[in-house]
Amino acid sequence: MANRRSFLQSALGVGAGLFASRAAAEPEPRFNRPITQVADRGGYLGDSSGSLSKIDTRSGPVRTIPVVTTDVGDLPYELDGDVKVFRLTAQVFKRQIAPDKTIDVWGFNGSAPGPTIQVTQGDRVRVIFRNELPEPSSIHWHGFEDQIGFDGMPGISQQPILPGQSFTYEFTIRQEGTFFYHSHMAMQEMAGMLGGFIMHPNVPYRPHCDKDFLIHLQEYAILPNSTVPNTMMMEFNWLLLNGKAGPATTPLIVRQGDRVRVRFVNLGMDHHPMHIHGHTFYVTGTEGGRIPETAWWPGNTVLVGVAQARDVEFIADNPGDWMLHCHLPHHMMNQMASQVGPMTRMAGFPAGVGLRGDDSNGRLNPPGKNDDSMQSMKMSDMPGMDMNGMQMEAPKASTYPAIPSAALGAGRQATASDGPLANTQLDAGMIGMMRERSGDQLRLSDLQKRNLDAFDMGEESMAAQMRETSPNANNVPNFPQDAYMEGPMMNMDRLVAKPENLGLRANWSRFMQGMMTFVRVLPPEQYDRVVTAMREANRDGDPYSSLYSASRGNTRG
Ligand SMILES: [Cu+2]
Repeated sequence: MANRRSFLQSALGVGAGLFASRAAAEPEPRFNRPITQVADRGGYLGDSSGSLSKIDTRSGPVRTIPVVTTDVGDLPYELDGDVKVFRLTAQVFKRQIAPDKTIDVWGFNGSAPGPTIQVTQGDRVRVIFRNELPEPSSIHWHGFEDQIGFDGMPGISQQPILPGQSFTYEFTIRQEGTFFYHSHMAMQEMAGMLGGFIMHPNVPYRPHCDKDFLIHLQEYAILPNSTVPNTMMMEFNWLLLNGKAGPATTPLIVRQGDRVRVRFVNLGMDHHPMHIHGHTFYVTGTEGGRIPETAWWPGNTVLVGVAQARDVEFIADNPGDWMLHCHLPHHMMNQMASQVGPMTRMAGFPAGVGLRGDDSNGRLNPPGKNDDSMQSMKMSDMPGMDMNGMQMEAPKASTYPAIPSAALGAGRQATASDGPLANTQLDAGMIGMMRERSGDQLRLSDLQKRNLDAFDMGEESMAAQMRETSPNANNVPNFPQDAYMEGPMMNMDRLVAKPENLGLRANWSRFMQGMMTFVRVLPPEQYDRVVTAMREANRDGDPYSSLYSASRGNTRG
């Protein structure tokens, strides 16, 4: 009869067998790699698959490399004795977050998010903060184990800093990791007043990273026809990485084989599951600093909650232009707003009513009970559709009663001065098509000419884009779901052209929106070509500038 003892004995016997077979397998490692720090201490000694690796590939001393904050850059400092002195000024200004989408933000030194401050453990730091906002402010240093007088809580730990006033914060940096600063006035934070504060470790981290990036996750609610983020609203329609929405986000450029660290910082209202393609990472740090190596956890998606930082590391051994993005569907879209999609197709109609058989409550009207039967109508008969006096027949819909509005594209009506997309000026699709039909008779504004030139609106491109929307698209519930996602989407390759985008597949920009960017894992030759172009562009305040000196072997110790 099986009793507890015999059960334990057999269990041990099975266990011993397992260990025996594992021991037999272990002496033959697949790769001759240096052992990990964990293995040094008796931890897991197996091979990790692909990019999932704790392997330390450097046997000698390693150096700390600067963090690159794409599209944002760093805050410079001066030395006063051994004190690093930073000057941070809160300001109101405009920032372009996507092609033809410029909004009013509150930020620091002309940047929202504010420029990244980078210091090293042990540093003495002074930040001279000046308030050029129209209201009181102060800066909170998130996660700092600082003195209460420098915690930056207005009315609690210090007097609110009034417009035109300055305040000096002093720290001795004891911690290491990914920290941040932000206004402690909640609505100021939502208008863009946040920035990164990197505390490099006194003793460099191991394994050594070849690239180190910081990405702020941000969101704005901007109503159609407005340029001012509604800081009270929960319906965010612009989702940003480092203050840019795809395709305006600047890719992370890495050389194949690099060990890469990405530090995500979230100072918004939503939590963001950040996902990488083609690689597996370890989560190696939080807003509290470095995680002990034994507690790192693997993944390809990391949830970055509000007020949190998450550092991830991976070996970029898989060449390609890999997506790095928030995986919330709404956070992979631009310019979302109720009924904006339909409005781009029919001007002059109140949103929803009579449109494509939709009674504005989402119910489909039976054919004939709405304004769908327009095959014989001319555009000029419709309010708001004058098109500079041109007449244009609606394309024939034959068996489909709905307006075949795919042919209209994201039209002028939506981007007219009083249209729902007024401040986007994305009317190239319509004017391009109109010009083709009118034989160049259109009077175009400078902006329209520029748009027409910037977008790829050749006949071939237009035809290809129109084929992507089915003839009955307007009878399909939920179509179009937002103004940018409806076909044809705009090819903005040329509007967002920059060295970091060299060699991307043509038309890539049509498929990248919101919190999306690339990790471009480039084979050495292509890497050198792209980085050379970046360096030769010689851009003012280029966030990548530390990369160029690093490639000449001048990384700081
Ligand atoms: Cu998100």
